[in-house]
Amino acid sequence: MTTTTPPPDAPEAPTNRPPSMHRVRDWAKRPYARSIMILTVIIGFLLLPLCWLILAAMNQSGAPASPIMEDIETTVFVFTLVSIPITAFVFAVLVYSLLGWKHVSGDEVPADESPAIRSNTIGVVLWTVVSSVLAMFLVVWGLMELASITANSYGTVSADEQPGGDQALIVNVTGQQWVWTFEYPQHGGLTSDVLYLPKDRAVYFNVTSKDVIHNFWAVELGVKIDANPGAITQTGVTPNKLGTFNVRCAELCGLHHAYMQTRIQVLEKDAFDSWARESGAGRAT
Ligand SMILES: [Cu+2]
Repeated sequence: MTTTTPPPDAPEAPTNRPPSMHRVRDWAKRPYARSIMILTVIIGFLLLPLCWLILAAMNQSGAPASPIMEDIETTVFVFTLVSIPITAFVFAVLVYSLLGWKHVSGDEVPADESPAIRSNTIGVVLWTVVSSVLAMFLVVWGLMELASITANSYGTVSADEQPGGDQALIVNVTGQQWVWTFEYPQHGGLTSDVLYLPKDRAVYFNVTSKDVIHNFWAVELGVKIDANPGAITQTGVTPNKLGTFNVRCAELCGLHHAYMQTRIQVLEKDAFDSWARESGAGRAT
């Protein structure tokens, strides 16, 4: 076996390159890399209040008023939080690219500060693992919250097997251009254009439409389901907060779609019962 000595001006053989960790360290010492890292931290901290601002915007009209809406808000909060480091890094690169580079004229050669880390094993493994872990966390979190929301909306449980001490309240919801009507079959078919609900009792909605496709959206309760003509869609919720909330249509359904809205009134159980009794009596006379 013969060995040949490379000529002195030959390119460096791969085995003679400095170890990966050294090159990552060299790269991290470059002025631009350091500036981008500092900018990432600063922008990350500036973005942090976004998590609370989004919740404040969602809570303007009194949300969360049900366990479903609590799940939705937690998910929005966690997703915003987890995406902040990556958003901050992208903005840091953008800001540095726009403002950080010194002008280099055509015949000047930019300074070569240290070897490129494009093919650096540690660098590649690090960013692949970190971004995969973040993405996997969001997938797992999303699936767990989805399961919790499904359970809390009783989507797979029939009306007579609803959880809770009381039997579930059934409300038949009908959308038509451009009003909502709520019928209470357990209270003699009483109807109302305001959605009255008792607090802390499971409510089961049978949703349909008389004309085009609408979408029944009980905003602060986190309920949103299509209202289809000729079919019944079912969902449920347990309101856990007293107050006045909003029903809107969430499917473009014609000229006055934007005005297809009404109120939800969540009452104490006794107040709900007397409303149902009085309204039912009034209707009968
Ligand atoms: Cu609509």
